[in-house]
Amino acid sequence: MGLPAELRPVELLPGLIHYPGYLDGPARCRLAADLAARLADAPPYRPRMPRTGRPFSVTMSNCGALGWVSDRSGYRYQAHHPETGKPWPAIPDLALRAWDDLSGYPALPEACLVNLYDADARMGLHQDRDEAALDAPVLSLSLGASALFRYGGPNRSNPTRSVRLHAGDALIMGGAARLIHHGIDRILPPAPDLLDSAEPGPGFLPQDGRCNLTLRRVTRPGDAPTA
Ligand code: MD6
Ligand code: FE
Repeated sequence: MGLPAELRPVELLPGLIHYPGYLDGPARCRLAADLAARLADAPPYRPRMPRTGRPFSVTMSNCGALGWVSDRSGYRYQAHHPETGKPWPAIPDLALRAWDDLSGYPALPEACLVNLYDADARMGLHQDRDEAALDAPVLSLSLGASALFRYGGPNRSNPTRSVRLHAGDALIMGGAARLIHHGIDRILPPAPDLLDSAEPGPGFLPQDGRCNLTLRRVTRPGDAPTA
């Protein structure tokens, strides 16, 4: 896919790299079409918080050999959709190419978590630490509405900053930033000057909704598969 010269990565923190506009319009459309087909097979469902059973405000699905799930018994990776029992569909090609381009990791991702936000959804500050391969970065790709992404440090009490993530942006969280706390404060309404020209949102998204993919290596390359 190669990086067009005008794409400048922004190092938000050591190891936290933002690539604004990484996917151009046609790539976003292709990824959205790919995702729509996969989500028809692996429908988004509403996960619940461990212990309390409180529902998430986002809905989720996964692609890849392993999917991240959350329910009353905890967080984990598993090879099957929790409601249909079917294996997760394959990771979209464009997402694999982005991993190849940006991760610097010598093995393929195993999981691609799909987070779907309606205009009121959010995601609390969390760490991504359910993976054995903590040497691999997590790569995020965004589609649809923009969002305010908050990021801090390895301790929940560390100071935080925020950055806007727009459709087509990529974000790498690796190295010294692999275990920072981060979350989505809110989904941003469409910019008034873009209302007329806004590209039609991906068909699987609610009006003014957002989709985020996070690609992860779960098992350490060379370890026996867990699934
Ligand atoms: C989101 N992203 O953008 C939520 N995790 O909807 C994440 O939780 C995330 O963007 C790990 C690495 C990058 C991310
Ligand atoms: Fe995360």
